[in-house]
Amino acid sequence: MTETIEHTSITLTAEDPATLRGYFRDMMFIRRFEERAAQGYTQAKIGGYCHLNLGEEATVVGLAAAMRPTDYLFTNYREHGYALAKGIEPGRVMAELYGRSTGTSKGWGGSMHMFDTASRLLGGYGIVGGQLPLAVGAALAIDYRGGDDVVVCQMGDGTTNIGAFHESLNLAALWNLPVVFVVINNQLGMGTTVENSSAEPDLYKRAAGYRMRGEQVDGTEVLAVRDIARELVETARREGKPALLETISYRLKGHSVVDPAKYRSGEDVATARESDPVARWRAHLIDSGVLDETDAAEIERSVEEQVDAAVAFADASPHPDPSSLFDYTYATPVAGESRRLPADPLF
Ligand SMILES: Cc1ncc(C[n+]2csc(CCOP(=O)(O)OP(=O)(O)O)c2C)c(N)n1
Ligand SMILES: [Mg+2]
Repeated sequence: MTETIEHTSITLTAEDPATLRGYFRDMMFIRRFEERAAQGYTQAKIGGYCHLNLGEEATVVGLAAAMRPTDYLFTNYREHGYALAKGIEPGRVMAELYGRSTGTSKGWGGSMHMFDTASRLLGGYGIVGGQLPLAVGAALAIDYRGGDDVVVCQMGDGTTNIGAFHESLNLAALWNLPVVFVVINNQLGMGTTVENSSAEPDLYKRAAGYRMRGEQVDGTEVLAVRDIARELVETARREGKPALLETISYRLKGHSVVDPAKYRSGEDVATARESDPVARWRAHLIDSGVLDETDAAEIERSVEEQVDAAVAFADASPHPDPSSLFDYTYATPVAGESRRLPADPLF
């Protein structure tokens, strides 16, 4: 396990206090939303796979703050927080988890496959590394059309050992594409540590193999993430130069909601808890006088109310009609299509 990064002394004086409190609110929102997702799973309201951003809130909020709303985002399957940070209505995100037709993917995608063209979240991918070639394709399209949008492509530490990672970084560098690859190093790929899976565990150094800029940042510090990500995103926009950013944080719970994570030592769990980005940011703002206990409690109360509303919206929403089962699977009608009765013509 990577050693805990010391709490960097961040100067808040140059920052707008409302923005700093806004980051706290957004991080707390993801925390409470994910806790409710875990609860919904145990109540069998949510099925299938379900991976949470617990412990990665500062990274999610910092990255979103570094992007323009019109920049594109691709993620792995651990994407609920990103969907929220991209500005998607929380009720629609929870409804997708609940498999309801009001969800971001009309209830057919679920936890791992959120998609929203309006906010430019282009998925949500369950295949490890599947998002990388697609993100490079999107960056190629931007470049080809002479646009000034940037693609941010999130992935986990384990993903850096997938072939598509290397192919994607190579082409992005060779063709000078506006894409920032972000490796969320949460120390684990399911139950395997970075040291046990990566010959070079300093993952940002892999950028050197593609003559790309590689940076590493404390992923539990929202401002540190925002500032380096902004620099890389703006360089990609201005110069078409891709980059690789590694953020270091700690997965607070199991790989997915059904994983009790018994393979972790008590020491690892303690390190993860000490690095809790939401609790630390709250304490930091209070120590700096940006937030007082009354403000913090009011933010927490309002967040809980909004998360309650998202759950209520999801719960009250209809399930998709079974006749729409194949609507989003194939481009053309296929044999076995759910609405075809025996002896009906195929096409
Ligand atoms: C191609 C492929 N191989 C294996 C899996 C099974 N799998 C799902 S998540 C995962 C670990 C990925 O770890 P990491 O990239 O660190 O992401 P994290 O879950 O920590 O966010 C694996 C091996 C998969 N989904 N796709
Ligand atoms: Mg990981």
